[in-house]
Amino acid sequence: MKAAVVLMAYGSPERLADVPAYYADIRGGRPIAPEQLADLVERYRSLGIEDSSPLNAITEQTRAALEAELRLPVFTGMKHWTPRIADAAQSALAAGADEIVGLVLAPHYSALSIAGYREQLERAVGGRAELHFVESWHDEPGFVELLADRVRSTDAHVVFTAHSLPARILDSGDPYRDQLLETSRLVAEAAGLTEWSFSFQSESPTGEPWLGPDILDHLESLRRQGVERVLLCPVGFVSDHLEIRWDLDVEAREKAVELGLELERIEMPNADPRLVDALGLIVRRALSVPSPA
Ligand code: FEC
Repeated sequence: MKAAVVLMAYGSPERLADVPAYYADIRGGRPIAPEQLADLVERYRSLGIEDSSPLNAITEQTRAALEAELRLPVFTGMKHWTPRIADAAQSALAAGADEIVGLVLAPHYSALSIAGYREQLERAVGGRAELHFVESWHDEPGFVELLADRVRSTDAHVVFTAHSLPARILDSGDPYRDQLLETSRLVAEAAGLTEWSFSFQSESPTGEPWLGPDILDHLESLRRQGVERVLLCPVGFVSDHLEIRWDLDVEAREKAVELGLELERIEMPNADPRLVDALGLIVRRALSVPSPA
């Protein structure tokens, strides 16, 4: 059989002019208040995305490194921007693949996140190849070890973070929060941490309750408990992008200054060769191909 990988990520606009269409895609046709769009354009402007769009560039580096590692064709598919997941599937089929591994650059499963990637990929493949979709890889040892190395020597209180989702996911037994807490626990154990906690970030103003605590409230409560130094360790994302560079590096940092807290964050895994090795193992396992000794 001939295998290929469709490597998926959230996607990011390349230019400010793309932001309205990108936001509309995220909202899936639901209305967007003009002030929310203006606020999002401003966040992208202050990140300088017209000079470099970190998420798209890092995803391409990861794709190229994974292709070299696996010696299999790897195609990028973005959930909310181009190249679309359907384009990536089409390219894999055009390259003759009859077996496709679908792997998302987000380690934790939720019906409100990973299931959407899966639906897009399944629809595009349309039964023309055997599909092996990786639902989650939150406890992958190489990923856990990489993060553990980033926090091991700190004497700060480590706060693991991930994107929040509407709290209603818990009513249907969604594993998202449990998987995030499991990654955090595994990393903390591997690094021998005693002072750590978990909080959500990047809640959207959709008018319904989201999972908490939110990072800004959490920093306040840590300060009240006497914590003086915090190291942020995002576990629900692997790359630098808006949610890291704005929500943590700007908003959380401003809050820390206001509270008199020292705040640092780990360097994101991005296209670190150790992350690429871990992704390679996941793909080989999905294809039932033994890993090289
Ligand atoms: O750098 C970039 O340009 C893109 C950064 C980015 C990543 C990301 C990851 C996740 N999201 C998840 C859930 C939601 C839900 C909504 C939502 C809304 C936005 C908006 C922007 C955005 N997200 Fe995102 N997300 C990124 C960017 N996200 C921009 C719209 C403006 C705003 O709310 O700030 C709410 C949708 C709605 O309004 O109905 C829900 C989850 C992840 C992590 C998993 C993944 O990467 O797929 C979950 C990166």
